[in-house]
Amino acid sequence: MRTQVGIIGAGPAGLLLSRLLHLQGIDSVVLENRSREYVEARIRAGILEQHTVDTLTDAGLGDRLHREGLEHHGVYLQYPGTRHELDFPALCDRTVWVYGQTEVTKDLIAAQLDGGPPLLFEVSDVQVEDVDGESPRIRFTDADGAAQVLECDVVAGTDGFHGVSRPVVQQAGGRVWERTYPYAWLGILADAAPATDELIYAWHPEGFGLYSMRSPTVSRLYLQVDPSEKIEDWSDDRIWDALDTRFAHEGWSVNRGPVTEKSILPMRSFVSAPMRRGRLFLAGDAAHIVPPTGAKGLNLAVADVTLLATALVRLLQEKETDLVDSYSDRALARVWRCTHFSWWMTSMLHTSGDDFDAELQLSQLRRVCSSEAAARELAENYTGLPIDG
Ligand code: FAS
Ligand code: PHB
Repeated sequence: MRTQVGIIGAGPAGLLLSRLLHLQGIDSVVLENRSREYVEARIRAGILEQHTVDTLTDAGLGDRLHREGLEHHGVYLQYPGTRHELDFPALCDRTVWVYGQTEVTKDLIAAQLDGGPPLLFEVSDVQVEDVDGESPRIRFTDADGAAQVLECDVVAGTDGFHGVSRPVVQQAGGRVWERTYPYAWLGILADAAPATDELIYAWHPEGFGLYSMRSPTVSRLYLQVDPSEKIEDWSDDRIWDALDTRFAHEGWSVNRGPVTEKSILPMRSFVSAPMRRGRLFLAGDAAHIVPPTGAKGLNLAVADVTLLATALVRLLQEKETDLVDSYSDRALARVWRCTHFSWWMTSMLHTSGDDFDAELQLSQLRRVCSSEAAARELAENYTGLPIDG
């Protein structure tokens, strides 16, 4: 097998990269080790920045997003006695969209399978070779158990945090930064109409709570819990009672309904540099992880791929290396901006049990809710800064 760009991983990063290259006449093959059903069912992000919506729309993938997605003009910040709305259009002339990552992935896969480049599910034993030359290759076993070799001009490692690509880059040198947070998120999906028109980020002495949604009839809610908590120790009633406590607000209540999914996810910040080794380029969670408090993960993956697609078109069609040579530095500049913002939101909203920390957090929250300058800084980062610089 031969292609111009071999792409490892069919998450949002890999699928969107293949789509953007295809639209520019560059051929690719996407290799995914899970099944289509598994990939489409993974419940993850919920918030799309404007540039993500624009990128998907320009790539011909915006129809269902604009039909079913919910455009939001702000979020609420809450702490005891206060629920304050940040008005994004007034602060930074941008909005965000609520459209689940599962739906983005389904739209990308449908487009790929409808006349797009090859997308191979359930591959295994993926190995990347000869990335330091101009003819890298990917060895793998296909879904039928046959050994395959994919000869490429370039390999894109979009295989997420547990993928095989980042280790290949790190073997040639580089470094990683990591911070594991002393809390996790217990997340639920519920067939319950959201009791709020926009997301609520709530600080409470008992812990952080996030009121999000997927549609007018499906709520997505999160609770800060200790990382050692086990989901089997959290009955639906215990979860709803904790949510009632954390979102408590005069004359208002959380809407309950059947819980259709619940899980506990750890929180970490992780950055690996560089995002390139020879003809192997990393994008998305393969290179970085942010805590979900800032709603950056998926949007950062899209930003990487927007830069990488442009760089690969220039390399493969114009034989110019300037953009691929600067890709890692340009991508990492935005990665660190989003890593800082995600850390800042996480540190401001998650309780540690320390009273001094609590006073600092409440002071920061009061500042953001009372100062237009402080609110604008949050709004600009949350809705997404310009892709390149
Ligand atoms: P992905 O991890 O999505 O995709 C990588 C793909 O590569 C996967 O399909 C994987 O199966 C495949 N793969 C791995 N190894 C392979 C191999 N050896 N060969 C072939 N394929 C391989 N972000 C938010 O903004 N908000 C959230 O609320 C949020 N919640 C999250 C919850 C969880 C549990 C997790 C894990 C992440 C969450 N994220 C959230 C972040 C998430 O949305 C990521 O940022 C996003 O999926 C990044 O997309 P990709 O880089 O494509 O990586
Ligand atoms: C979600 O809806 O899953 C979501 C929204 C905002 C976040 C994190 C997750 O910051």
